[in-house]
Amino acid sequence: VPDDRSVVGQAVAFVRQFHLEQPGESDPAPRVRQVVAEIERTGTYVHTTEELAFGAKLAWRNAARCIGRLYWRSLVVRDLRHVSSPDGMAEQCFEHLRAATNGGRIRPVITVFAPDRPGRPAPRIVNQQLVRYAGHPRPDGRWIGDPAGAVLAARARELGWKCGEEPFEVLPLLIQERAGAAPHWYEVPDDAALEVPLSHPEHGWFAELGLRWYAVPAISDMTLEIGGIRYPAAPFNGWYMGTEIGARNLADADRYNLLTEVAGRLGLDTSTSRTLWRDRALVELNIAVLHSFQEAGVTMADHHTESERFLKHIAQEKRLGRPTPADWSWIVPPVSGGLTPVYHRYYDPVDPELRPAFLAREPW
Ligand code: HEM
Ligand code: NRG
Repeated sequence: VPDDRSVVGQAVAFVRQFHLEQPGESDPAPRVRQVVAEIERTGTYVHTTEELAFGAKLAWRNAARCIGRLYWRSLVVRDLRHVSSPDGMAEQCFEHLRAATNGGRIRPVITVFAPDRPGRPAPRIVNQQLVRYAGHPRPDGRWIGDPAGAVLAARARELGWKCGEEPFEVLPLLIQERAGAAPHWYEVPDDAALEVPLSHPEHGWFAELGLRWYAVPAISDMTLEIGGIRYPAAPFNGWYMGTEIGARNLADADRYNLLTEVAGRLGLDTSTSRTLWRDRALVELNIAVLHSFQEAGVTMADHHTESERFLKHIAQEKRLGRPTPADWSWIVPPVSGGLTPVYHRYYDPVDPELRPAFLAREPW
């Protein structure tokens, strides 16, 4: 009996689950024998395209921090395991963005590049997301752009990237072939990074703030692990929930930190926290984000709708006899938590060993 943590153990468990959940529920034994023999011979094995697609969907279904899991079956899986050159990967990351953006009707997509092989790790995408904004600290302690994009901006500049000084400047894509190697870098083409200018349905001055955000959140720094095989370059995206931008990216003190400015424009009394000026500014900011994406025809969910969908997902999984592990502190939205039904309940426990999974990537 193989050790459950070994590649063989993980592979056998995954192949069994794959066969169990396929319509018709075929016999896994022949494929199990084939995979075990392949691992004994080569130290690894190659997923079929169907196994890869199912494994990626399962990793989403298993993502305990994700509120968006109702649509896990509809994930579009781009099998690009044969692509392992930085040039090819960059081109396909941009194709990913175009396919996911889909003119504004955003589609959940994952692109799976070459896996790690024994003694031969695959290239990695250095960026946290395919599209994100640069940040630069100023001598006076204030920031230009997104402080969350400062490390990558500095790294890109060292490599020769010429940046402007605008607050919403898309970072180049950095791809690293092996540990210690200098990353290759690529400017993201304009037609691959759709952006939405932000305005408010009632306050005309809001548009003058010059705020914007990109349409597609595409996480590119997590390893997809399926049946003991690690795919370190497997960027994935869904659509945004408005609060991610309005209540965190634009509002957090260590991000764009815009609440004081918005409150000032709203004419609020900011002399004491008891006026709830931060809370009021936060709501208006979130209204602007939802309104602007709607106006631009770009898919975005509000936190009330996405919370209801998540409870529907849990109920659906329960009918199928499956638990839905979930992390309360990540599921509950960062505004109006208690107004959403996801706040008022407990969830199935999270098992860090659950696979397939998206894993935080170990640094090179
Ligand atoms: C996390 C929403 C699609 C995998 C999250 C978070 C939100 C969210 C709000 C928490 C993020 C944060 O607080 O920073 C959604 C919505 C989707 C969607 C609205 C629309 C379809 C997807 C897809 C995948 C995915 C397609 C993978 C195939 C994950 C993972 C995390 C996460 C792995 C945790 C990230 C981490 O640990 O940093 N999602 N998601 N999600 N989502 Fe989703
Ligand atoms: N909060 C981050 C994005 C995290 C993932 N969110 C999603 N994922 N919606 C931000 O950029 O604000 N997704 O795959 O759709």
